[in-house]
Amino acid sequence: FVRRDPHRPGYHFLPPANWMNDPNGFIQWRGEYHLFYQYNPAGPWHGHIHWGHAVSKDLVHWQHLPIALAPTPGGPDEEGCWSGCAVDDNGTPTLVYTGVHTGVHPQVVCLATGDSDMRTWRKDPANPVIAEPPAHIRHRTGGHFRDPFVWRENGRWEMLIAAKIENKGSVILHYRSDDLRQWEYMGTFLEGDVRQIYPFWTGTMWECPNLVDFGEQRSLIFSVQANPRDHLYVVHYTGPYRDGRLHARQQGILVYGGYFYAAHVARVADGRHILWAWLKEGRSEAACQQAGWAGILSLPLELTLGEDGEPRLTPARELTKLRRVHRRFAGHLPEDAIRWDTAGGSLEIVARFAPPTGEVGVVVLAAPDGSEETRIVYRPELAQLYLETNDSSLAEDVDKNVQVAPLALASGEELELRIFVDQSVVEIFTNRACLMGRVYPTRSDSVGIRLIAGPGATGPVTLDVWHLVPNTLFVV
Ligand code: DQQ
Repeated sequence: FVRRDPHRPGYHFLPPANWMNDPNGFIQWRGEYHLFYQYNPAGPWHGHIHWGHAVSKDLVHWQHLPIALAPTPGGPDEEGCWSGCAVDDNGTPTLVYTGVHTGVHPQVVCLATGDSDMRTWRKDPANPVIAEPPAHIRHRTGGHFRDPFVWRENGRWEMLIAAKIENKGSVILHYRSDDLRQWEYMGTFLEGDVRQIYPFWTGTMWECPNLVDFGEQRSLIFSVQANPRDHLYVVHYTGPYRDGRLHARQQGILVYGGYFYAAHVARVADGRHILWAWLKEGRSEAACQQAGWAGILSLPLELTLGEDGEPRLTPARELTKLRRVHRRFAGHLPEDAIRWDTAGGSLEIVARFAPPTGEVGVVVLAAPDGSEETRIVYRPELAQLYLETNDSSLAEDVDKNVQVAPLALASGEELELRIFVDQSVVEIFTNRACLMGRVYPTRSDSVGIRLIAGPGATGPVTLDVWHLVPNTLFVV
């Protein structure tokens, strides 16, 4: 007898049970995609972290594989195998990760190499390959030195790694190597804090740096930990890259909403940059404990550089494979904004609005009497998109809030909202901005959708709704 878990996503990636956080080491290997992730097999909390592992032929259907990395008692990763990446070292799959232990410098860089089908992994005898932060900050990091990101450039290996500088903010450091084992410190890649963009951020620690190569331009993408409201952000610094330096001309938030974190980017054979992130829970530890799982991955997203120089995220095109029953509704606002219709909990919705002249939007996961509903609303006069979860659940111990993303439409520009709903997940992609959140409806009939039209909102609207199917296979 299996009790249906109403909040467990159907088509987002998550392990069969227990805790997951950051995606790690995403790599295409022998024609298949391998995904690793921060995983605690002991339960739904962040404990002794292992690397979970899954494989896919198409980015959307996943098969779970045995754990790839586990802490080695007495080793430099005895307390955890934290985030990192995967590279192809001349035919040898190699994981570069953060070892955590209880020494003076508790976070170090470690390697593990895999067999040719990536089913067994061996920790490198040279571990840790970087045993402490560089001399000038060695005693000022408070132990925070982690998340190596490695890439190949001009026949050598390059690494970015994040560190904290106590009382100052954070820093991303640059190393270089010929063999992944001996690393030379090259200097600071980016230093400072993010107060210069958003004054309310403390910028206490930057995590998970990635450098994305768009040709002339590159984007440095990293995650900013711990602002006062405990909301998490992934940011980008974008600009020309010359002689190992990024000359950032643009910077900003990649995804709004505060739940999307630890983004991890890797390039696949067809040239696309695929980005994943952890979507954290918005419910109590007790609720996670009861459910037996916590944390999921975002959908696989394609990262491109827009003509305006801003990085853009769109759902990977393979996701259309999950589409099943389709319904289309074409109507006119405001008169068609009143219908409530059952839809379901695992959906893709594409809503297209005539250039908005008043508030418009879509309500999802709605109960027939409106006692639970999640509103996605565009307010043209404010040039902002809202994800309002304050009425999303009758439960007490879940997050309910109003999240905002800036979205300025050009005059005469239609609004497109592409919305993925997956039981407790809402991911919204628009003409430009992305906004994501977590919601926990309690009623089994909170599966409705309807349109929103505020005063002054008129014009044609179309709504395409697909039911999406579950996509993870379990290997026992
Ligand atoms: N999660 C990992 C760290 C990383 C953080 C630990 C980001 O390596 O900095 O699970 O969520």
